[in-house]
Amino acid sequence: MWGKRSDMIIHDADPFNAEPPPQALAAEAITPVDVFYSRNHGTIPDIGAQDWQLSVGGRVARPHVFTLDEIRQRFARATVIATMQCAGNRRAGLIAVRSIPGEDPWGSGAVSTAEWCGVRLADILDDVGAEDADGLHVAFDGPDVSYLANPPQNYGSSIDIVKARSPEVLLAWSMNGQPLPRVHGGPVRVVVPGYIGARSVKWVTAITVGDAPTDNYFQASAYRIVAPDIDPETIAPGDGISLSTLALNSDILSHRDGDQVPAGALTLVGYAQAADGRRVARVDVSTDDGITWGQADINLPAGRWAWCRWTYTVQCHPGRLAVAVRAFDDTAATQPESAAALWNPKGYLNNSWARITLNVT
Ligand SMILES: Nc1nc2c(c(=O)[nH]1)N[C@H]1C(S)=C(S)[C@@H](COP(=O)(O)O)O[C@H]1N2
Ligand SMILES: [Mo]
Repeated sequence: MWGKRSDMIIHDADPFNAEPPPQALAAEAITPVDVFYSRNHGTIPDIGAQDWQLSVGGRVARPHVFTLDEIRQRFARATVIATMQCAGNRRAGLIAVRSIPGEDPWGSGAVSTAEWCGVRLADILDDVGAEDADGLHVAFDGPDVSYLANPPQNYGSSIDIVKARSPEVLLAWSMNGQPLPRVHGGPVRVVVPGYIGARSVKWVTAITVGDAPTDNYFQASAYRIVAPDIDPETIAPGDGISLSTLALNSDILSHRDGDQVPAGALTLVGYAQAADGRRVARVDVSTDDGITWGQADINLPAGRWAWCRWTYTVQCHPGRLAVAVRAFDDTAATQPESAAALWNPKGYLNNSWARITLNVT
C-alpha cells in the first residue's frame, strides 16, 4: 500500500495510517521511504506538480500565489536531515496504563528520519513582506478534508512566527533525493523539525500569517494535552495545552517486548532524540529494570534535527531480562520513568523510559 514495505503495521487503510516494525527502523540512520511511517486524517489528495499552487497571505505586504516552478527558480535550495515524530508515537505504552478509546495504538514506529530538500519558509515569508511582530503565528492549510474533525474540515495547523522564520523550517518537495511521494505530501509539504509531526502540513496549499494560532480543529482541539480527568468527548476548542516541541525521547528498536533471545552476547539498538534542537548527551541502558545502568554507545546524529542511534551489548544468561532505556540531553534533563505519570486522554507525547522484557533461553 502506498509503496510501503509489506510488513508495515497498518492501523487504518483509509485514512492511511501505518508504521514500520521497529526492527526496520533500527537498520539505518536515514529511513528509506518505503519504511517511513505515514499518518493521515483524510483521503490522500492527488495534485500534479504543475497544478499545485500555494497562496501566501494574511499579515503580509504582498500576498502572492506561487507555483512550484516559481519557488524552485526564485529561492535558494535548503536541505535538512530531520526526524519526524507523531505526537501519538508510543501511545500503546499509555494504553497499557489505561484505555484510550478512539485513538490508534501506535507503537515504536511513528518516528522516522529523512533528508528533506526544498526552500526555507523564512525566504517565502521575506518575499511576501510578512510582518515580524512578536506573537504572530503562521498557519498552514492542506486540501485534504478530514471527517474525523468536528465539524469535518480540511487539515490545518500553525506554528509561532519565531519557529516559522528559523532556518530549519522548509517547504520540501524532495525526500531522500526523490520527488516527495504523494503519501508524504507531494508535490510540496511543510517540514517543521523539532515540532510534533502534526505541524508539518502535507500538500500545503495556503500559508497565512495571523495574530493567533489557527482555529483549525487539528490545532485548536486535537494535538493538545488534556488533564487526565477530562472526558475527551467534551473537549472544546482551546482546552488543554497546545503541543509544539517534541519531548526528549528514546526507544529500543531492535527487539520487542516478549522476544526470545539466546544466552550470550546480546546487542540492543535504538534511538534517542533531544527536544528542540538540543543534543543527546547520554543514553543509559538497564538490564535489571532500572536499578543499575550502563552507558550505550551513541553515534553522532546526521544533523541537529536528526535522531541519534545507540547500541548496547550485554552478556545475558537464561531467564527474564528486564530492559529499560533513558536518555539525557545536554542540559541534564532526562525522561520520566513511568508512562502512568504521563497518561492523557488523547494519548500524546509518551516519552517515558522505554521498557521491554526479553526471554533469554
Ligand atoms: N495535510 C495533512 N498534513 C498532515 C497530516 C494530515 O493528515 N494531513 N498529518 C500530520 C501528522 S499528525 C503527522 S505525524 C505527519 C505525518 O507525516 P508522514 O505521513 O509523511 O509521515 O503529517 C502531518 N501533516
Ligand atoms: Mo501525528
